Amino acid sequence: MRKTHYFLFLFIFINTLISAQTSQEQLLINTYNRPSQSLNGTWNYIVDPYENGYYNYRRDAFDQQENPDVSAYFLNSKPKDRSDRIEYDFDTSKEIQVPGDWNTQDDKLYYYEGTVWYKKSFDYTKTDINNRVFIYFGAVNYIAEVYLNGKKIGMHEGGFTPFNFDVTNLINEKDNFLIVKVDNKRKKEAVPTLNTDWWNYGGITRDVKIIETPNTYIQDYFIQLNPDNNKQIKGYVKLKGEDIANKKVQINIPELKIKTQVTTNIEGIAPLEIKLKKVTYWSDTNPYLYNVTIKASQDELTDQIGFRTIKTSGQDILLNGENIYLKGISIHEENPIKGGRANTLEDAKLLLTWAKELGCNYVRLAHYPHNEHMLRLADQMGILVWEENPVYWTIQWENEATYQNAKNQLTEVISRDKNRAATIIWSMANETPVSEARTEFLIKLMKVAKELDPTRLISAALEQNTNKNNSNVMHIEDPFADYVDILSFNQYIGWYVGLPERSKEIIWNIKQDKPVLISEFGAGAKQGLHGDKLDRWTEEYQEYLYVETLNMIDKIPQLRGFSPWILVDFKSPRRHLPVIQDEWNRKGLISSEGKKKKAFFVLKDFYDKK
Ligand code: GCB
Repeated sequence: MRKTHYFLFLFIFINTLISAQTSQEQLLINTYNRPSQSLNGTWNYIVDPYENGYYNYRRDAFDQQENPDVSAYFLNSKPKDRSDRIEYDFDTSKEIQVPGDWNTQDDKLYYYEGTVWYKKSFDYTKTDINNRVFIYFGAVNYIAEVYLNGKKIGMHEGGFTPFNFDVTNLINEKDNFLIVKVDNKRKKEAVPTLNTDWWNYGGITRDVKIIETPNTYIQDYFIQLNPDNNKQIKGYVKLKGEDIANKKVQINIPELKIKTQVTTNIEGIAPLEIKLKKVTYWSDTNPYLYNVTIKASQDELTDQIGFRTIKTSGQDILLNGENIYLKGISIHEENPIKGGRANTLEDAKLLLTWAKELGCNYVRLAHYPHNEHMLRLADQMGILVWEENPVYWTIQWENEATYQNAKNQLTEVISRDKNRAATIIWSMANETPVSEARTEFLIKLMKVAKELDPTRLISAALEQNTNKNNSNVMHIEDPFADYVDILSFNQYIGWYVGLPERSKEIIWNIKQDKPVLISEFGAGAKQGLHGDKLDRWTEEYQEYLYVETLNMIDKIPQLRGFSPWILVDFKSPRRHLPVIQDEWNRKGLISSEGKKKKAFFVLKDFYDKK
């Protein structure tokens, strides 16, 4: 397909994808910079393991009925008189903070997986009577059924991506009540599936806000450098609303003295090509961001956008045409110090500042899309990012609904972050067992990602194989390796396979002519536990493993970076060893109390010398 058609195809494709999969509206882009009224703060909640507020006693869902019974929790019913029987009451129920997971806010919910109802009451005054009003959720884990003033406004599946609903016709000036049924039960057919190595934090885990836009508004845009011409911005702006055809759209980048006007087609889409003369390219050493303003109809939106190219050439990764080595670390979205899911700018600062201290120019955000603060901050700090879809381990490869779900989550994260310079890699999956159905599933996802975003690189954390005749010779034998731009794999020699000295014997025989990233290696260590380098769980063992692994992988000719497992200890229900683990995966270079372990300095030293 010719590149010009490519971008036109791309937005049509995005729209069809998002509206086909879920009942929410198409995702509003850059809500980060839109004026909003926050619905964060204190909400009331009801724990409902039997889903009593959702089904009647014949197990019919109330929200499928025309006149639901007063027992439906989303009605927020109140007794009409002293004889009336209503068996719930949000206003006298307990309080919880949003954003936040429920596991770390209520001891009784530490292990809970099921339904919790949330309620927030609020007033809202529109700034203009003709405007539209949206309710936007940064993320809810895992299924959200959303009701405003007793009416269902939609649902969303997937714990780590944003969604929004147009509530223009439902919102009132006074006494609105927003009710969300959140269900984090793990399911075989879900994405991720039953089995992971991280805590299944439930709840409204990211910001909730009300966004007001003019009646015709900027729903989406893609404003990035043309990967084939670094003197040109290429992309599109897309309007939605009542009057979208033949509209003038202005794109201003004052610092570059750019003022361009384009016109929308009948679908509200204005393709974009802007010539650049002199531009400071965004990079890890100079994370330069431009203010870009988009104006259309009554709407105006500003974003901070960096311009850079990212490509591969043979075995090299090229940032702005120059070789780059990715000095990375893997990160889970957790702040162990405050406990639970990370979700604020302060949390992002803590994690990314630690990564910088370690000498990183790159992070792998595992194993699902992280909150937008992380990406915005990475843009500002000059940290390159690998973003990942939660296709982890044993997904139901043959289940079409599972595929649609994975595709939808991937689409949402690409929609949100496609203008972030920091994001350079979309990862399709982590450690998925090779089979025909799985490879087909991943190839389809890869095509979706490439179609949505032709400017970034595709990868997936694969696994290595041992040579049949010589167990010391390792290679990558995975049909999906043919489809990735960067060949990445996790390897645990010295931890799950042998002891650290085993690394000395290993020979990597990687045949693929592609840049290689090692997406994980690591060892568990309890901070403060000391001993011999062969005493498992000591800082010395972890330190030893890092020394040996770094020696080993540095000899891989195609190696262009790596992201050890992991920056900080994180909660995992798979880790039961008392005193040592206590439900923490201890592979962090920093402990759950924020203390650096010895291996931190081994890696820092390696990165400082690179
Ligand atoms: C892996 C997984 C990661 C686990 C890690 C471990 O290979 O990708 O999610 O947490 O190993 O610690 O075992």
